[in-house]
Amino acid sequence: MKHKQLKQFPNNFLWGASTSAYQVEGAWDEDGKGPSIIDVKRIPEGTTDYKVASDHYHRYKEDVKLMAEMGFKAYRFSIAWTRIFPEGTGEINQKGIDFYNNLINELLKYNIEPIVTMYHFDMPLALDKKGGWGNRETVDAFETYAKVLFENYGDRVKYWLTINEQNMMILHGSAILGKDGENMEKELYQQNHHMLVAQAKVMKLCHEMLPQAKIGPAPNISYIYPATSKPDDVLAAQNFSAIRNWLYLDVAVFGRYNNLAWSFLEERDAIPSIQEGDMEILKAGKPDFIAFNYYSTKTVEAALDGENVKNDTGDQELAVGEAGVYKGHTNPNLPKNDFGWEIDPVGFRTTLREIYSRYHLPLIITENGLGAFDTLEEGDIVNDPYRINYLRAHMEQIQLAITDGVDVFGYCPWSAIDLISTHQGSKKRYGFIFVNRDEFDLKDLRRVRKQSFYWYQNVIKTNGAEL
Ligand code: BGP
Repeated sequence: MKHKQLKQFPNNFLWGASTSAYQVEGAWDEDGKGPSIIDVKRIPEGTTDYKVASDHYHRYKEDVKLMAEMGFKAYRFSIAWTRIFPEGTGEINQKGIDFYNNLINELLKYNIEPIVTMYHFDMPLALDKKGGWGNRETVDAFETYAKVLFENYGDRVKYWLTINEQNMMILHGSAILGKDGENMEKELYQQNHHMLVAQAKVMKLCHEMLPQAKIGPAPNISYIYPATSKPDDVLAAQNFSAIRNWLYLDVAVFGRYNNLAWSFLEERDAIPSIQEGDMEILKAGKPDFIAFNYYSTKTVEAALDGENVKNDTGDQELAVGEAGVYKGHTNPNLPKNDFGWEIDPVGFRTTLREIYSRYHLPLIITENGLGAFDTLEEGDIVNDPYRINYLRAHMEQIQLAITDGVDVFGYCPWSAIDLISTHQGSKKRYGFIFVNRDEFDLKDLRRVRKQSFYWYQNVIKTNGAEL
């Protein structure tokens, strides 16, 4: 649909950017922090670990000052569970509480709205040893952890996100480090169910304890294209969409499992065991908004029964496959970034429209961005026009979606500052702020404003009128 006149971004639009604790903070074992699964995970050869990352733990004041200089209205970050509860449960670590108190206060000093993710991949190791999300007791541990966050930060934090990209953890198995059950899928979807129950409990708790606050899920949502107009490809796209997207949002919003996803689980003998009362818990937890991460659309075709289509590299943006259900397909109409991820701004608008028409809840984008190899030039200059082009193209689509009538209240691209990527170390950069370090040489970790920093500053200043 072509609009004659575009609607403006709303006046109080939350322009900002995102990070996650383990990717940016460093200080992995300082001030009483306990180990998480990230601290013991197998690091791909040639890439750094997360021990120092961007050293944000020690430099948060400088970082927040730079965010304020860009004009941020919001900053989305995650709290490391193991800073608050080193063992995941039991003793509270006051120094961990203090760190996030200081960070939140620093943000508010500049009128930057904190948007807090409670869980971003970093399961406490102590809980993982007892089964992680596979153990029902982790649901209670998560609820206790959430309660402590609400008690300590609820007077200042108005926006809460429950679990980051639960769907990617399940689809790519990243929630189950080092486990080898008989039926991996059954185990995975049991973990999934526990996370959904935990999320619902925490959303309810949030509303009881903090009536002014808002809370929502934060999955990675992508519109799924059929590879062709062949009816079987269209069915495959619906299948993948149900398994990848709607399973998660249907439970979060409606408190019920998506029928297609459920029938997929039945086929695979992967139905989770559901305790008495669970469905009531799922129904009782209601989100106030949907936060979602978007990097690209996915394209799939029909997959024959028995065909080997899994091909999972572990990369969250490369479509996988399921025999008899769907098969990943490269979209010939889309360019790719340096890491093989397709770039599809128009698909962003499609995704925004689709989510809104299904759920009619306000939307905020909590990740979107371009991973690239940036170069620090002489005189502390980083030219990243490719990043500006990517972000601009996506912002234009948000404006079109807003004009379509979609209620979007914020945009927090990935990432505020360079940090360590999930799979490709520190060389894959996303930030508006360059961090001077290499994969294994920490150099001086100095902060350098990129070209995109100045560009985004003007976008925010003009509230998106100048993109
Ligand atoms: C999302 C994760 C982020 C971040 C981002 C970029 O899936 O929520 O934590 O890592 O993807 O991915 P990558 O670091 O693999 O480039």
